[in-house]
Amino acid sequence: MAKYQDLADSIISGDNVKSKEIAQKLVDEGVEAVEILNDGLVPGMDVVGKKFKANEMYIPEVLIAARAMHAAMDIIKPLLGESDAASRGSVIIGTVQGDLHDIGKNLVGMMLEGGGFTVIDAGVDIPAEKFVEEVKKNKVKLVGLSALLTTTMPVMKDVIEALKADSDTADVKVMVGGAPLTQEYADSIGAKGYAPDASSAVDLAKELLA
Ligand code: B1M
Repeated sequence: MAKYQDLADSIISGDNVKSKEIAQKLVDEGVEAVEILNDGLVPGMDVVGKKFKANEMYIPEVLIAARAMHAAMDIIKPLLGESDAASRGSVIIGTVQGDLHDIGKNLVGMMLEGGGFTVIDAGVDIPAEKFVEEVKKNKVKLVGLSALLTTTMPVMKDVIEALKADSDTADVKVMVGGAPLTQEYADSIGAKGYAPDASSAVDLAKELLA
């Protein structure tokens, strides 16, 4: 429908004033928040993800698109309610202990939000015990770990083992990503999945929480 296409286009072009305006107009017209999310925002970010993957959009444009998405999300978020009913599920994301790189993690978080997930961002330099604590507190079924340094990659294994060692968190799935990682490395540390980029991370999260 044209009204959703306009919203998706405003995300793709990174127009945060327009995305906010259109979202507000749709809310005022009585359109359900979840419909605005699923039919306007998610398809818009979907295009952004695909273009980013195909090198047709670059990091600054993706961040600007994400800002436009956030502007519209701010309008509809209170209407989506506190529960996960309208969400695809909750994911805790964080950069592991010793690592301060967060640009990739933030992109992954924004794309996951655009993909309909509730994202709890634990931040950077997060020790294994903190991930366990966050999982227990938020009762999530999926954790996304990011690492950009070869020296911090092994911390991902510590997180996976700490989650497995606690009966309350043993069933939680872990997905990993970051420039130095490979599928082979992810398999070797017992991660349930590896995504090379933010848009693949959304597909992976959908698969892992299906
Ligand atoms: Co640092 N740094 N850095 N750095 N830095 C790298 C990573 C490095 C490759 C540069 C180099 O030497 N060529 C190198 C690592 C070498 C190695 O380990 N082999 C390096 C180093 C050495 C360091 C320091 C040690 C430097 C020093 O102090 N001597 C230091 C470490 C600090 C620390 O973390 N403890 C350091 C510091 C920094 C800055 C603070 C200056 C800054 C970070 C700012 C910030 O993040 N807020 C920084 C930056 C910017 C970089 C480079 C230039 C860019 C990283 C980036 O943001 N890329 C980087 C060189 C490079 O990669 N070209 C470098 C863009 C981002 C969108 O990509 O993070 O890969 P990326 O995320 C992608 C995917 O990997 C994936 O999706 C994202 C989007 O497609 N992805 C996931 C990421 N996480 C995912 C999680 C998932 C799924 C997918 O699931 C959960």
